[in-house]
Amino acid sequence: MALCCALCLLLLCCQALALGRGMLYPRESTSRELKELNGIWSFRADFSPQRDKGFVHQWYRKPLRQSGPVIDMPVPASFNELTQDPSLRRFTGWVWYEKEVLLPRSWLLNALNTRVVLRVGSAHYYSIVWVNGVNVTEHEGGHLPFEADITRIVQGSPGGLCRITIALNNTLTPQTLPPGSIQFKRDKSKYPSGYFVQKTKFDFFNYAGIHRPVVLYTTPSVYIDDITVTTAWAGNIGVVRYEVLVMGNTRYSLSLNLREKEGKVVATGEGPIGELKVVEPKLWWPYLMHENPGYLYYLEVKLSAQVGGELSEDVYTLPVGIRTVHVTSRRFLINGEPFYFHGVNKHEDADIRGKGLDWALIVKDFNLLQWLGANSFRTSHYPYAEEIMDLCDAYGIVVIDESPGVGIKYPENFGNKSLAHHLVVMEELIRRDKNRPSVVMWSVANEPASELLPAAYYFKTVIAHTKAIDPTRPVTFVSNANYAHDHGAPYVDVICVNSYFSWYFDAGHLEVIQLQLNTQFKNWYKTYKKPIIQSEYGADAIAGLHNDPPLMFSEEYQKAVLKEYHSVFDKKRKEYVIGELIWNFADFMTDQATSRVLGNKKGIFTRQRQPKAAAFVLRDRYWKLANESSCLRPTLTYYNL
Ligand code: GCB
Repeated sequence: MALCCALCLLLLCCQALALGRGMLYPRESTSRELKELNGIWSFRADFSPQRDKGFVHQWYRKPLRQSGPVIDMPVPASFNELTQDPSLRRFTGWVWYEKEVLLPRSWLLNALNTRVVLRVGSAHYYSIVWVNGVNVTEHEGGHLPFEADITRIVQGSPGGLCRITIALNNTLTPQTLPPGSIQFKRDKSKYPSGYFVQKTKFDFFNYAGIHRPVVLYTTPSVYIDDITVTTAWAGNIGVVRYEVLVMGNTRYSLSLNLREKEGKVVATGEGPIGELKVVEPKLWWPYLMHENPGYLYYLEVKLSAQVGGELSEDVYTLPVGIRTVHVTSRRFLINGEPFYFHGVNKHEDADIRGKGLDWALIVKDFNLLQWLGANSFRTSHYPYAEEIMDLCDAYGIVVIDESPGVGIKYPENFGNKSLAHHLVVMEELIRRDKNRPSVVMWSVANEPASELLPAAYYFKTVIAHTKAIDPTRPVTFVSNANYAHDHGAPYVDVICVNSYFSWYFDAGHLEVIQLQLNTQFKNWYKTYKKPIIQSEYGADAIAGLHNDPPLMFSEEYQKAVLKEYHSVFDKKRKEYVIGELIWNFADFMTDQATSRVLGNKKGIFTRQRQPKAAAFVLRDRYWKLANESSCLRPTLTYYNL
């Protein structure tokens, strides 16, 4: 009884602000079919001076090739580095994508009971979508999915033809996320007429295009629109609390089966809200913290309804991990055990494809993370693909899930319009990732100008909203402000701080790192009494460049910086430092600048994923840390990886 009450209390605290609609990852089932639209699309960039020719001439009304010259463009991929045209690499404005597909007859015949949905995994940044010339949706912001019900349009079209046109604008303004600005260069003696450049305050190349898969999928007309799960456990009982949102009819019945990996049903439920109890649950554990990390159950939700006098069923299966997350003044607890983040910051970045999803790269990166002994990463500086997040859930890689709030540096980025958009982006991110056991904390921004006064109201509001939608996870943002003037830090649960001692400050002076890092930690802790993650540290190293004694940009210098930082981490992790995330996992492309050599070289792997000397330093360290802190026995060894 006491146990039951404790669990009820736990779960009651988790009442979240409802989001009203879902964004379930499209999965096939006995009631749902899926058609991937990846591959070659037609593409045209609008180079007209106002970038408005496509709208004036209504390029969406006819096949794009009839509007003028089109080129082949792969989806998913960034468009920037696929041609030899430098003006396309740096293009800012509207580009047009188009794909023609024929739909199977089965999707069109049963018009009463088949819903056809078009879903875009992500497109940078503002998208307008037409199907057969009819506007079906618009979406602001990259990195997150959006979809449109296109049933009526395709079911009325002759022969099941479905012509999808997507106009994309990659312009960043003070009110977008990330923010940016367009600078018009009006000095005729220096620039041609109409010359402008896109300015941003973030350190990665502003790749654009359709970056993630585009799919068409079907559901019955009465369908499962969303599922929310929260989990808890006490003693030998695990609890999965669920809420299912059904659309299309108010009269339906729902039955649920929670299955183990091998398919055995371990709990059943009925109705849209409820709790499933699992005896002797297999908890979801992080990689290297347990011999069976990333354990997932499968929640099979079955909906039945009457449609046109006939029984209609919809089935959706959601992976579920049972785990808890708590933060104390000195610790981060997963399933009640102290968790120390030893991981990386990444980017979605590769040559040729830019930010386009690439399965080979994803698998290589996860193999490298495991080789390294990394148990976590931060999705710096935007939400990563759902396909990547799926593997984090399955492998037990712990994620700090960051919004695209990067480069919020000017007072005009803190206005009401920016704030309202930031709230919507947090809603979209949580709607997408709320059920993921790997996601243990939300990060609402990276290195904003949190020393500015408007940052106080801004971050108070964004963080409160994030917590209202998801009361189960801690919230942070990543700061590089002075601890004494940071107006956002009072609202976070965990302090995340970036510093580049002996790099951007006291360049070349390795000898000051320990003192400065100690001071940094002491100041933050004494002010906030909250646990601290070193969310970035590192140094550029050009692979193959050597100098001993270490000099900047050599592999030796990168190694030396890491070792200086590590010696302080080793003292402070006994107190309140709860993690260290290297900047960066791999070299990545940036804008051109005098301080960047074909991009940022702070990777411990090159852009082609070859290790620099620093990777071996981290590998030794991470496996040692794993051995010390895990509840795993016998001793972990990395030699078999
Ligand atoms: C930072 C930023 C990151 C940069 C990094 C650097 O503080 O958060 O986006 O790439 O420093 O290398 O300058």
